[in-house]
Amino acid sequence: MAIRTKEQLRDFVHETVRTTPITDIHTHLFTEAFGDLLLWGIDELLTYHYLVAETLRFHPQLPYESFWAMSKREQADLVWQTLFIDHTPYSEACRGVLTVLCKLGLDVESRDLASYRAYFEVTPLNEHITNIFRLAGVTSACMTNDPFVDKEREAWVALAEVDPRFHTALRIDPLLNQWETTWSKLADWGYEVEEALTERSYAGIRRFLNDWIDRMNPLYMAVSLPPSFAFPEDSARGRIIANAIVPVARERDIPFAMMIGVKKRVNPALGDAGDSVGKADVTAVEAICALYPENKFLVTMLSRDNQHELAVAARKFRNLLVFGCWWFLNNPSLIEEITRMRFELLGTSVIPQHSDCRVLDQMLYKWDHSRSIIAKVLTDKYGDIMDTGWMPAETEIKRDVADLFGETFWRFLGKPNPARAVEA
Ligand code: RAT
Ligand code: ZN
Repeated sequence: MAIRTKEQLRDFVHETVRTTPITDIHTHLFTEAFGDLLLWGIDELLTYHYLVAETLRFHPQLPYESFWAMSKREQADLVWQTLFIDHTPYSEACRGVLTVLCKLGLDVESRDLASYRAYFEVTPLNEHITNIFRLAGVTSACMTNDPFVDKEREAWVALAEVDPRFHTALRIDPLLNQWETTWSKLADWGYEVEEALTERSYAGIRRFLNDWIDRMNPLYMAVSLPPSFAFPEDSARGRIIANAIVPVARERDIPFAMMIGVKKRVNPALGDAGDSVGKADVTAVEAICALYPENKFLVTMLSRDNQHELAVAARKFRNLLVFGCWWFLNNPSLIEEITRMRFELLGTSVIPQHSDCRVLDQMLYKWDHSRSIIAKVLTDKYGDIMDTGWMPAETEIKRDVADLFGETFWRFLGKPNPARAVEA
């Protein structure tokens, strides 16, 4: 059926965006089998590093070490008191906690932290995972799987199978960003590598990647990169990308995801909350896409200043798929601006958002907040073409939203969306 009025359009787009199932292409969640690597519950929500950074701003006298020496519960108490009781929680990360509580049916108005804790204490985890995926309308979430984290590596060795609601992504930051210390780990694990990047070392790195790809079956390989990222480059990183990552990604037919623009530990005392952002050079993205047309690249950039150039680069290179409003960009004003610009330059050939959830329950807010902005922008875009007499059909709107929330990603991978098979 064709849409006839702007009012019908608005209602239909909002309803479609609200109900279309999502493939969440980048999270830091884990399956239950990974034990306490999967974070969930109110104390984890409150100690999310986005909120730690906000809290400590209000306590200039509190030594960082004293904060980290507190138990998780004490840290959560301090965050709650500081950001929710002593001040109004309208920052995006604070609002997120309120959205989660609201979606779980808890009494937000009561401000009763003890009752929120009581709720999570009696909730069985497996049931909770199912409930969160259902309430968030997410059919599958991609983990971030880092073989350089001891706990995770050990979990993989013992793992029988991966819960089908989760996909894997092989994350390799230390390999590319700290080769000078990482090579000896590979050597300890039996790979024939040395610090010098010789043919033997490249072969050892390729074997390492292939072994982990065999073990994890990842949808893609991923790295986060500094603003200074350049390519091609005569550096350990540049040479490993060219001689190991690119050939393995091509042979195994998986994309290489580059998350560019993070300035690591500008304040190391803050831990994960101490990373910052810097403007990077999109020339590196253009160069890698041009040099390796047979490879696929998923790219997100952290600086607002890079967004327009990155979208233009995607117009030039069909092996480049831009995704998400990452980290400091995951705020309503910036999501709206970036999504609008991307839809204008790229139509539906973009992945507008990923959640980056570190805590399971965050899926409820990250997607809820993004869905309403995406719906608003789409309504405007369809409205503009309706003014020419092009009346979008309901089936066309459903198709477009399904593309934005997963099908574009799965087509880029060259794999069927497993959730579709379940529906059919
Ligand atoms: O957004 C975040 O939680 C960051 O700390 C990072 O994990 C970032 O998303 C990344 O994947 O490096
Ligand atoms: Zn992330």
